[in-house]
Order: sequence, then structure tokens, then C-alpha cells
Amino acid sequence: MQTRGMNPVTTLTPEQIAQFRADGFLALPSITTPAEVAQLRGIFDRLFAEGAGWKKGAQFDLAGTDENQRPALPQILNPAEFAPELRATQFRQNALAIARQLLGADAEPWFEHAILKPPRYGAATPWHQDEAHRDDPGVTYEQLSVWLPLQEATEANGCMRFIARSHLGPVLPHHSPGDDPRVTALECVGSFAPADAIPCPLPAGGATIHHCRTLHAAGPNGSDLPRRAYILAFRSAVRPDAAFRGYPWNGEKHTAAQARHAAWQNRGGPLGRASRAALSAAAGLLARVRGKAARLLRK
Ligand SMILES: O=C(O)CCC(=O)C(=O)O
Repeated sequence: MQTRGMNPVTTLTPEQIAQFRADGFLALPSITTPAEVAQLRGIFDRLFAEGAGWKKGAQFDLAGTDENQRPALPQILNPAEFAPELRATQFRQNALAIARQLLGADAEPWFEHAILKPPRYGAATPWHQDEAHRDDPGVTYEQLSVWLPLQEATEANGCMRFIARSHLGPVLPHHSPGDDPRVTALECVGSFAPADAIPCPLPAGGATIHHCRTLHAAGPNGSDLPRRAYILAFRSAVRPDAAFRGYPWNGEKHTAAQARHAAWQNRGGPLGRASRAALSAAAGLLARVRGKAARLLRK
């Protein structure tokens, strides 16, 4: 790992880059400071306690049907929407620099998520490949995730585990756990050897990086403390791929979170939708004008 400058940016050494390409994952002892990890822990605890994003389907139980009063694997999609301070972290800056080393200079942030495994009953994350979640037919891109634990991650509380070199193979068949399409998680049902898994315990503020085809899972949380993880996903430039039609297991899903999301999109009826579309177009225009002005000022 190399760190430079006044506002240090952590990047990978050539050896680490070669290791990621060979194995499909990499573990780093540190990607941000202890002070930032403590700040992120506070933000995450607040967001999960408040149920941030629940109404719009952005918070849900990844391992259940959302009927349980005690979700076993709560997840928030794009948590920065509910805590804008997450947009200005050292973690984000370092993760983007690393993603550009691995995916190319045009790599961009793609999405992010926050996962909580509650103490003692936090569920296992099933074996899966992230690419199996892809639901955007007609295009292709390379993708990776940077996984940051906000406390120590151990085998007892559900650290990440990977199957080395699985990223070199195809996307294997997946299904909804228990064949229940109301559950958001996916589970790999293809042929692989979970016994070959490499667990990656980490200190708080360390990170694992995995390719979107790397098979991975995380055990349940059997400890007395919550296990929180903040994950940033990045993708390379998007290219057309007429051959990709989507995966059948995603078409079968009908989750409570999808229903909440649809209701949220429809709130206020046609008038509500039209005024939100107008606001969003105006915000897009403003952002483009600001970007252009900033570029002109830099010249
Ligand atoms: O944090 C976890 O339990 C799983 C995370 C995961 O599957 C991922 O980042 O792709």
C-alpha cells in the first residue's frame, strides 16, 4: 500500500494489483483513519435506528421478507442519500483511487450499501457473485466492491470469505434463499467448494476488495456486538452487450422492498410524479452548469 501527499490517498502497490487480478480479491490492513471509522459507526447506528430509507424500499432485510420485527440482515442502499456527510470521506477518496487502478481511469462510483449484522442473531450472507444481481440487459462493464468493517471483523462476527480465482469463471446459477422470491438476497447454487473459502478477518478500518464475479459469503454474527460494513461499488465504462438479457432469478423476485419502492415512486399520483421529474431535471441542469463553470475556472 502506498500513501502520499498532504491529504493522503492510499493506493495499491504493483504486487497488490497483481494479487487482485490473480485471486479476485485482496485484503488491506487500513483504508481510512480510526477517527473516520468512529464517525461512520455513529452515522450507521443512527440510520439503522431511524429506519432510514424504509418507506422508499431502500432499507430492508436482505435475508428475510421484511415481516420480521427483528430483521436478521438489515441493509440500506445508497446510505449517502440519508446522510450526505458520507459523500466526503477519506474512505471514499481512497476507494475511488484504488478502483481506478484496478478498473481503469474511467471507473466511476456505481452504488453503495450499508449492512448490519445484529449481535447474536445477525444472519449469514449467502454465497453469491455480485454480478448475479445485475439487472440491466443490453450492457456490460467490470465491477468491484470495497468492503469496510466499522469494527473488527472476525470469523465469529461474520468477516468476508472468498473463493480464490472464482472471478475467472462464469456467473454460476443463483436462486432466492429457500426458493422464496420475497427474499432480496441471492444464493449461488452452482458447483463450487465452500470448504476452499479463505476467511479475511480485518481490523476496523481495514478493507477487502472483490471482483463482481468472485464468489463470497460472510458468516452469522455470533458475537455480543453489532457487525457493520460499509461497501462502495465501482464500475468501468459501460459498453453495449446485446447478448446480455438479464438473469432469470432476478425476474422472479417480488419483494416487499420493491413494492415499497414502487409506491414511493408513485406518491402524489401523476401530479406528484410530474413535479418530481421537473425538479430532478432542474437539479441535473444545475449540476451540469456548475460542472462546466468549475471546469472553466480551472482553465
Ligand atoms: O457484509 C456482508 O455480509 C456481505 C457483503 C457482500 O456480499 C458484498 O459486499 O458484496
